[in-house]
This record gives sequence, structure tokens and C-alpha cells, in this order.
Amino acid sequence: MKIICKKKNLFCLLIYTKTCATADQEPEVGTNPVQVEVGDFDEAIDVEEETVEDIVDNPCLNYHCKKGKVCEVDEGNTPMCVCQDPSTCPPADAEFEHVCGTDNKTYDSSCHFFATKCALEGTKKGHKLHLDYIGPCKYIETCLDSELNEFPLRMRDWLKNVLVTLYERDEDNNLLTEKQKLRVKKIYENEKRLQAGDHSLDLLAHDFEKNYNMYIFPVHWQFGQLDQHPVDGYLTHTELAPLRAPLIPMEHCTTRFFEECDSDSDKYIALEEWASCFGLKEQDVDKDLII
Ligand SMILES: [Ca+2]
Ligand SMILES: [Ca+2]
Repeated sequence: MKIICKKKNLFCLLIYTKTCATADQEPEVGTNPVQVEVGDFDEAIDVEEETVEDIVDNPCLNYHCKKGKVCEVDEGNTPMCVCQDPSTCPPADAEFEHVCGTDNKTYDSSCHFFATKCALEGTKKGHKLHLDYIGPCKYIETCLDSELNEFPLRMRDWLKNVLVTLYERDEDNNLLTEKQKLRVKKIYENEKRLQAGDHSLDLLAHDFEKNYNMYIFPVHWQFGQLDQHPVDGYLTHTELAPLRAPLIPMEHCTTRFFEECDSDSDKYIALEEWASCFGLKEQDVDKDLII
């Protein structure tokens, strides 16, 4: 199956990134489709591990530092993570490698961004600085109320189509787990399913009403893809970044949508909040669907 991508289409973004990554390398099960392409945004995740064998030669080997930091050894030959000098980041080859920070400044690459953020660690400015979106900073239109309501309609449809496409391409690639496949099989075999494509908002709204049950799993699935660090039923700003960051330049309602999705404004999007902003009924929120 060949997918012809029109510009500004999240579905193509999701599929393209997932399937491109599987073309010449082993797919990572459970990897967020977007994350494969745009790199990780694990700014808040501190992973530090070392193995005994390598320490003798190079203490920094296998000593992982979070984004924005690099490993250096001190006088005692002990490895430690220090902020990377942004000038040591590889220069960006193309404009799409630029990123826009929440300070509305364009950074050459995510490496430059995280190195800069690291240097600000401990300051109020550093705490507030996040990677906002992929690409150079640009004017993003205000999201009107009417437009905000359209966002979940398209997003739900995309998620469903992404799952169906992953299912169709799965074979031995393990794009989906067996349990996930069973769920998607039901959607795939449903004859009333809307085929992938650009549909009018009226049609999408009508389909959601008529075939509501088909959308329950895709909404849960995407939550599970993002809720990884840690797996706790809540999405942080950082966990949401792999979905948010590439989406903002294409969909100007992204920021507002996710802001309002956090209905109790505690900075976390709980599964219940997520499900509700995608239009699922309270009684259909089910932790066990995140498989
Ligand atoms: Ca989490
Ligand atoms: Ca919340």
C-alpha cells in the first residue's frame, strides 16, 4: 500500500515515520510513531547507567547523560554529566532540524536547544524553557473556538487510520503487540469503517456518533504510546512532546487543545482528561485498554 502524502496531514506524518523506521531497521515495539522520526524529547529523564567492564578503559562509555549534557571524567576518573557547550553540537543540515523554544527563539537543532536549556538549569528561565515545536519559530494563528472543536474530530480519525495501517503492514514487524492486533482487527474488519482520506468535518462527526465504539481503542492506544516516562496514567509536558512538537506547525490549535485537555490545570493530562477531550464517555475510560 502506498500512501500519498498531502502536506499538513498528521496521518501521513504518523504513518511515514513509523514505516520509514521499519524499512531498514528493526522496529521498536511500543515506540511512538512520531517519536521515531523527530527524536526523543526526554529532557526530564535522567538515565544514568554504567557497566563494570567498560569503566576501566573509558568511564564515559555506556555512561548516559540526558539531553543537553555530555559525559566528562573528573580528576578521580569518575564520569559525570556536564552541560554540553552548544558550539559542539553538529550544525543543522536543513531548516527542518531547527526547533522553536517556548521562549520563541529558533535554535539550530534540538542539540543546541537542550544544551542551552542545560546552561540555564536551576534558574526560573531554565525551568520555564521547553522545546515548543519542530521547525523554526513562526507566526501561529490564534485558535478559534470553532476550530478547537474540529481538532479532536480529525485526530481521532487519524489515530484510527494509523492503527489500521500498522495492522495491515504488520506481518512479522511487530508494529503492534498481539493484544493490540486483536483490538485493531475488529476495527479493520468493520465494513462501516471510513477509509483513510480527507473527510469533511460533518462526515467525521457523523461517523463518531454512529461508530463510536471504533474510536475507543485508538484514543487509549495513543495515550499508552506517550505515557512511558514513567508509566503512571499521566502525561507530562515532556511525554506529550513527541506528539505535540511536530504537530504544532501543522495544526495551530494543538497548544490550546492540550492546554484545555488538562481540565484541572495540574500540568498533567490524566487518562480520564485525555479520553474526555477526545470525546469518550466517562464509562468507556478503561486502563486495561492500554496494552
Ligand atoms: Ca507518565
Ligand atoms: Ca490534569
